[in-house]
Amino acid sequence: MSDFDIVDSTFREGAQSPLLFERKKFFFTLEEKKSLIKEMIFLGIRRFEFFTGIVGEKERDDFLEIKKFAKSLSPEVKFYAHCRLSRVDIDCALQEGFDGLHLYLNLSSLGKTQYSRPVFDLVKEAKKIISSLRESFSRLYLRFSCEDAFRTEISSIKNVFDQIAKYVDCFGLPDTVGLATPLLVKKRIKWFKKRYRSKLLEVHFHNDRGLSLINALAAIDAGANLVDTTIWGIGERNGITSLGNLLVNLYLEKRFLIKKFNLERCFQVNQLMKEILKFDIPYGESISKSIRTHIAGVHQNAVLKNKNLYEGIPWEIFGVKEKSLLPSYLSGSHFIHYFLNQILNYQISFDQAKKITKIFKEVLPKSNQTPEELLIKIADQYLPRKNHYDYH
Ligand code: HCA
Ligand code: CU
Repeated sequence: MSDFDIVDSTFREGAQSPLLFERKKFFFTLEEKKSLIKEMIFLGIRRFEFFTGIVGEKERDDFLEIKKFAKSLSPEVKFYAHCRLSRVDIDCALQEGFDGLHLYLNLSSLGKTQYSRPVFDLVKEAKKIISSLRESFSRLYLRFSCEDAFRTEISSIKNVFDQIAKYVDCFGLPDTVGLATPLLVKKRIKWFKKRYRSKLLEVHFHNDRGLSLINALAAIDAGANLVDTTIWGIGERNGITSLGNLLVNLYLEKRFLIKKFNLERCFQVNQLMKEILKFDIPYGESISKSIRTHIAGVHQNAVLKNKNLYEGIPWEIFGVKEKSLLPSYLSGSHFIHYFLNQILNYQISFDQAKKITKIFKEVLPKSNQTPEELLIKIADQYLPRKNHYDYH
């Protein structure tokens, strides 16, 4: 396996997002899941985390269908089951034919209150379950993660990891409450890599402090092998690291890690989520039309001459092909000339553009029309059009 990969958790962590509830989207339909997963496979994602059927029959039926569908698109696709360390969850995942298990336990001082048994007992049970799984299924991918790993004392993590290291392929260090900082992340990962040299490490960062992206980058820098992401970063509370934002940053910082990804598909993945949720791509997402939309007159004039002046990243690479320049109260006559002539196909001189800009700016604050509608209305009074067409 390569040194680095992304694990998509849109249908597990993402399904826990309040944003979906705000949109009255209480679950993704099977067709929506299939279309999203198809786009992600085209983008190059090969690892997906799902709930098991223990959460409900729809989840199980959808998963079985999606597994068939995804593997027909790419036989390399792997599905990992989000499992409590309990026989019921594990048996359910095994029956459904997952490629691996994502097992987790909370051993932080707070987490201990979650369980009715002492830690000693939990660790003993974890070892028993995981070692017997390894014995029965020598090729099943096993990941064990210590929930809330950045608030858990290293000694507790060490205690459980040491006991099960020989049975698992991968350990997980999730920042369950989004409190970690890049410095702490690097420190813990360096410790981990030194102690468990041969083990893969998966990380998972919540965004409570707005640090989920920078923490993921710090973790990769320190040697993490797998990073959990979701489309738009949706997830419990305000989510986790966003798939698109992580790829943009790895493109800029560590391109060699993401050679296998077909970055041009990023925009389509984000757009598809927008269509499904009927909700604009959030502003915190880099890959959207807004990233190439210019409103201020100074910016509009500048990008007409050279887009790099106000666009620092080659967004075409991520599939954002069109720049969009919107006539606004802030536009100047150069831009209005360009917009009417080049985009809307009016015959217009620079003097006429000046006059129209003046009227446009005077009337716009009092008008109920959109800036485009108003501009067209004014232009139609003064100018001939070569031929009409819809510029959108
Ligand atoms: C959860 C918590 C989790 C688990 C991550 C993991 C977290 O919703 O069950 O399995 O590594 O943030 O700790 O998402
Ligand atoms: Cu989480």
